[in-house]
Amino acid sequence: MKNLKIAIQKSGRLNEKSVQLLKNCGLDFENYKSSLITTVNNFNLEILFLRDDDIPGYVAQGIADLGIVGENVIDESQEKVTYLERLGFGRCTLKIGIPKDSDIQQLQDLQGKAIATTYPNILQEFLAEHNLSAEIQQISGSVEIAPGLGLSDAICDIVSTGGTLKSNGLKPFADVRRSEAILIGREGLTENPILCELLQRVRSVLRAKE
Ligand code: PRT
Ligand code: ZN
Repeated sequence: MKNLKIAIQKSGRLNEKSVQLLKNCGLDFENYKSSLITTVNNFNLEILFLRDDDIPGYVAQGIADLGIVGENVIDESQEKVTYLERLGFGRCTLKIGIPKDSDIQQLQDLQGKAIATTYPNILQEFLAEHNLSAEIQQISGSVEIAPGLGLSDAICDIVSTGGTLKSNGLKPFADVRRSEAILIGREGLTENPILCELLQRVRSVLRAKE
């Protein structure tokens, strides 16, 4: 039977837990840091190591059959993929943050303000849901320094402990969406016997952790 391909993050916050989950499923593979693809020795699966941002697109296009990626990245990509299982790690919240001394007090105060983010699509959706329009400043990283530099009045970024907001003179203002790592699949894959076996193992690993 043809191997399935699963895409996981090459390095970063989800890499280690994604690798650990697959190992806990009894899969035997070398976690070579330098190679971008590895074959599982005892299961019909290949593992692709990618930037997390590329994972939803690879799965939507069927280049990978499965992927492990944050919900925030899936939503922002607007790619069409199937949610197979919520994995319970990589938990965080996409939040709007404002300067500690900001005069923004309620959501309506965001009207017409400049908000810096690497998540323009999710932010746009959130603003529309609240009938707000704001100027979305799309930047590619270090979002938390934008207000201090005078680039924006607020930010929209991932927060977990809140330490980064605080150390940049910001405070959390509103929750936009929660996120955790998700096992996704390409559409039309659900009847595949290799997937069924893998899903069964993933679920029993998750159950054992409860
Ligand atoms: O290189 P690649 O593109 O693959 O990785 P990346 O740098 O884009 O992502 P990475 O590894 O930082 O995060 C991968 C995923 O982990 C994210 O998409 C989220 O789903 C999840 N996650 C969980 C987080 C955090 N917690 C997190 N704290 N992603 C990012 N952060 C950053 C956040 O952007 C902010 O700068 O951490 C900072 C805030 O953390 P606190 O603890 O100070 O609040
Ligand atoms: Zn990324």
